[in-house]
Amino acid sequence: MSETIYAPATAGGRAAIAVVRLSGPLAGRALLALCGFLPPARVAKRARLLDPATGEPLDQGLVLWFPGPRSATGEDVAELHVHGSRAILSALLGVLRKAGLRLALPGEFTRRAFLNGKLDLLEAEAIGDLAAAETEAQRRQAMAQLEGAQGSLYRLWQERLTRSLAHLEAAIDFPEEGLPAEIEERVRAERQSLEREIRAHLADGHRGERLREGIRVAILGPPNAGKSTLLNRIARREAAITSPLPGTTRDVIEVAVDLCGYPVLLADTAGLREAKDPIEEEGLRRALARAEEAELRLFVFDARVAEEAEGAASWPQEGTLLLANKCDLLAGDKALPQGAFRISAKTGQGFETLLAALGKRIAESYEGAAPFITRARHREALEEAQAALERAGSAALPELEAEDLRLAWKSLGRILGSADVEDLLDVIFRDFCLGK
Ligand SMILES: Nc1nc2c(ncn2[C@@H]2O[C@H](COP(=O)(O)OP(=O)(O)OP(=O)(O)O)[C@@H](O)[C@H]2O)c(=O)[nH]1
Ligand SMILES: [Mg+2]
Repeated sequence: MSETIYAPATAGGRAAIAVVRLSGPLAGRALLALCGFLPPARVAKRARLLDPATGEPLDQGLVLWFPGPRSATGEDVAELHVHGSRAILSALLGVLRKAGLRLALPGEFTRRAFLNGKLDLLEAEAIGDLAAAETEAQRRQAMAQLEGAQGSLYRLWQERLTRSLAHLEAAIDFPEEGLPAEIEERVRAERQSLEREIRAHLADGHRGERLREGIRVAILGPPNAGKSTLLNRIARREAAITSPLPGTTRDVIEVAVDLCGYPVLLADTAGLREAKDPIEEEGLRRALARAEEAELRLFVFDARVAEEAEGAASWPQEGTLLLANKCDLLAGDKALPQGAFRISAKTGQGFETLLAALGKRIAESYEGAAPFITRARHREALEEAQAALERAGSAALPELEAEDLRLAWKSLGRILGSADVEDLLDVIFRDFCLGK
């Protein structure tokens, strides 16, 4: 047995190992009651877990003890690593309930860590995103946020505002001396450069939010071109009905797929033609709306009918890929519109090239060194900060200018969770999974 083996704690839907985390003032007492001893702080100990009421052994496992405040939540924390069966968990949870503990709400551990100053709000949200990440790009973005990519940027902006504020306050406190011209100039230059930087940060094309929620790619084109067949092949399942009858798809059908590590919401749409009835008309309206809002469009046409490709001209060339489908039916070397991908949704011909090109396109627009804005909440606060800086520029008095700079500072603070966010917490932690 020379190989070193591994397995995740949960495989194939069954948990081999389960970790039960306790946090709060009763954690130590519950741990002591379960294993008969309190392990040394931050050292894993093997333990037999007993039902304290009956003395019956429940399981053997590993236990860990993290007395507060040096713990993940800042409170007393205990961890029980046990076998992951339903019977063990239900017995264990029964004991904990009887000991006066209650089941955590979704996100409650992270919420406590935030309230105890272990994390800022951006880091807390990043943990939620990490736990929910389904693709490599989402994991990468959440990890960058957890490591402070956005946080350090916003904190730096706050520090610069604080410095400008200090200068302004001095002018307000000693009005007879007035603000020396060079300091006045410095405050003005700093405010303008901050405003510029925030504006540039806001102009990220919503890429961070798209990465969290899915990049929208729409399939469109004339009826019967093979759009639904294409969707099914990329999704690797029969998500949409296909048939030789033109006008099969009437509504928008959306599937979430992982494309080269990027989360993509791929939408199949009704074939573009003169509508024959009100239902088809509505389908067409939806198809066009979807294609309009998509970051990328795949315009599919029958390679045997090259004129069909002309419909693609009404969409911006940038961000629209031309797909000549049904190439398996092409006789000879038929000329196709320039740049069109030769594919067959039926046989899979040309798919490797197509998917690689698609992945490259997405990577080009989503790979960037600068951190993106990941949530609408952050965007709103940044817009507020920018508006306050703009107002400060036309303030009539230094007092008013200072007030606007303070408002900008506060808006940035709301993103980090350092300023009045009590009202936001329920919304933020609601989407977390249990146990995080
Ligand atoms: N030979 C061949 N047949 C294809 C190919 N792609 C699709 N088809 C066939 O073309 C017909 C239409 O395919 P669909 O995927 O339903 O076409 P659609 O564009 O979604 O059509 P609408 O929903 O009506 O707009 C079906 O009979 C498919 O099996 C292909 O690459 N080669
Ligand atoms: Mg269809």
